[in-house]
Amino acid sequence: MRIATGAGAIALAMVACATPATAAAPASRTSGDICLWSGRDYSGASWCWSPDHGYVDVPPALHDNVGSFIAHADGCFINWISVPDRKETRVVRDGDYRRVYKDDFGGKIDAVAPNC
Ligand SMILES: [Ca+2]
Repeated sequence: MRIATGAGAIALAMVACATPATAAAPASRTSGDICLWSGRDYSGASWCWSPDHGYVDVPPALHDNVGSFIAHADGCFINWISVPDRKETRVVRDGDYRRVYKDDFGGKIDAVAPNC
């Protein structure tokens, strides 16, 4: 009985965590993409990247200007400090999301790539 109760609590906690991303992401088009928005809460200009695109510089509207994102694929956010050998990176995993990212690495992003 204690085990069953514990498992129920864990399942409820997982649903509670997952709900904001799925409920607030109508523009996330397909699984397998990482989608970026210029505004917080998945608003403003948007663009989606897929790992089979390889390395891609983000569009001008999102350059150093990512307000939120949802990842349905693994990838890497890149901020170039000095091309081609100095960069900052952030590993992104399938399932990651941030509703507010501009005051963090979102304010620096230059490109997305399959690997860091
Ligand atoms: Ca940058």
